[in-house]
Amino acid sequence: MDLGAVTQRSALHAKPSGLVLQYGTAGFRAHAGHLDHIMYRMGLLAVLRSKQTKSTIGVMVTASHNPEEDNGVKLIDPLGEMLAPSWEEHATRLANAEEQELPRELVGISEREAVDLQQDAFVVVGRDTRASSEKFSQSVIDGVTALGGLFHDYGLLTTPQLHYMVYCRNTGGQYGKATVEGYYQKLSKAFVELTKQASCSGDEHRTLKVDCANGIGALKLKEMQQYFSQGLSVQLFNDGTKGKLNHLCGADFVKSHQKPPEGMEMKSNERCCSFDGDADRIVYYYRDADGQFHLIDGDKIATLVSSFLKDLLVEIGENFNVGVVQTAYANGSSTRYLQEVMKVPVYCTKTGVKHLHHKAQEFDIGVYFEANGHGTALFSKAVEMKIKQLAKELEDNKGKAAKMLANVIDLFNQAAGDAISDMLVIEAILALKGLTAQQWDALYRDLPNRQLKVKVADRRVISTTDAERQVLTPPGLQEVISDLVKQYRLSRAFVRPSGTEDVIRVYAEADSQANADSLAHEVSLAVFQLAGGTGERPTS
Ligand code: G16
Repeated sequence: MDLGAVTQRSALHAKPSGLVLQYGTAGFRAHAGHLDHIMYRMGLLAVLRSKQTKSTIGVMVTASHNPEEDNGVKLIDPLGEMLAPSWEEHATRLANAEEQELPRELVGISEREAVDLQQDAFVVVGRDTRASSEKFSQSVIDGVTALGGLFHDYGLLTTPQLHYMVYCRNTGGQYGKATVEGYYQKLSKAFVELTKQASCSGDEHRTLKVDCANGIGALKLKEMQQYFSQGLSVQLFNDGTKGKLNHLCGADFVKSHQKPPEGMEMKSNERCCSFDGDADRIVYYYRDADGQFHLIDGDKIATLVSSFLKDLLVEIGENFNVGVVQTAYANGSSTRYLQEVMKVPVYCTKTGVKHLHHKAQEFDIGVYFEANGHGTALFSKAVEMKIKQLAKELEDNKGKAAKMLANVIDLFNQAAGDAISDMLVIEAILALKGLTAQQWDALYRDLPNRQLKVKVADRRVISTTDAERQVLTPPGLQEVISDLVKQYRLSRAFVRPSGTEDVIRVYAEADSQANADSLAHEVSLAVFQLAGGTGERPTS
């Protein structure tokens, strides 16, 4: 390890003294002005991780749903999954080491992780459309080359596309071809095959309005649409030609404000969806004949997907174990519907794709979605092989179902939640089942809910347990929340520190929207008082 070169190059990416940042829910996220040293250091860390795993590692420069002024970076592990927790700790230590401590930290990580420094390293880099992202991806590459690593810069990519590239490269191309073209072809082929089998091909099922959050999703969907146009025509809004990234649009805005994005014209009963800034989340929605807005979030996506998969398995005659993974944000009605009507086991993990993904890997088929629209389905290797074999052997309806399932397996991005892949899966299912968005929405009725944010001096004062459903500290806060919850019917509330924004998140649900709003407000006040709120007191 040429520590001289590392230190010399680091001076060009100097850490602001005293700045402390943490590898959060999805990597580092902060105002772009604070991040150059983090980018360089994540390039260094990616080289060590690549040497240790003898695999290609990904580095994605994005702050996903955060505002344009922010940015962020995360590492992608060999099978396209999020970085292992022990390496998240290394990332935090490396990011916070003062300049003179940097070489010692690098040596420390290499020793603790038994990194073979003679091993070659290969890192792939991708970035979103933020103004700061291009320069930051160069800083990442500076870090990679300072430690003698080789790299490939994919340039502009959606986050899930980079996850896919890493997975393809580390499976010798078995998962697919590690090019953007390869991604478009694999997904589109599966989608077109699936939709060919749909008997109902009315126009109303085959056009979709997509709000791209003024982000990378617009560029990639524009490139990709020619590949699947046989099965679906998409109309793009907020494509980045004029609006600001994630501003009054995108999946996070639509989900948290429960209203349509700006810049999209919605006629009644038209099917619409929103991606977030790096196209790893999707939510659907429509207006009914009375002009009322209806959100179809990640919970309903999980329900649609798992019921479709279960029906196919029944048709094929296979009894694989299917599980659904959610977080505390899952609407209570969705959990009840999955458990009581669909009879599917449901598990709750902490927020963050990494937690859901790992839980989902425990099943033959694991479906995971956060309510905010981030998710996918995972199929064990044995299931995938069996289904692809059955697709060749079986005939009639069983054969048809096995072929469908084989295509669904190819259509999901199993490396990460992916707005484009999920959109195509949903469109295929709706077409195959002949369902409108309204019929899908009618599967169950969401409990009214509200999400709020509270600013506190230090969000680490709140710690939680029980998959973030209970507060441990500060003392007394959980008791107040529990007492408030008792005052409402069908109610639930929890609070947790965000891992991507400098806020405490508050979630409440109850029997009416007014009650959910009121409960969320009262819980926000309790957080403000007991956890060191700053600025204005929350107002209702
Ligand atoms: C990221 C994570 C998601 C998480 C979201 C919000 O999404 O990948 O798993 O739900 O942040 O996390 P938090 O509530 O901790 O801020 P994205 O789309 O921003 O990458």
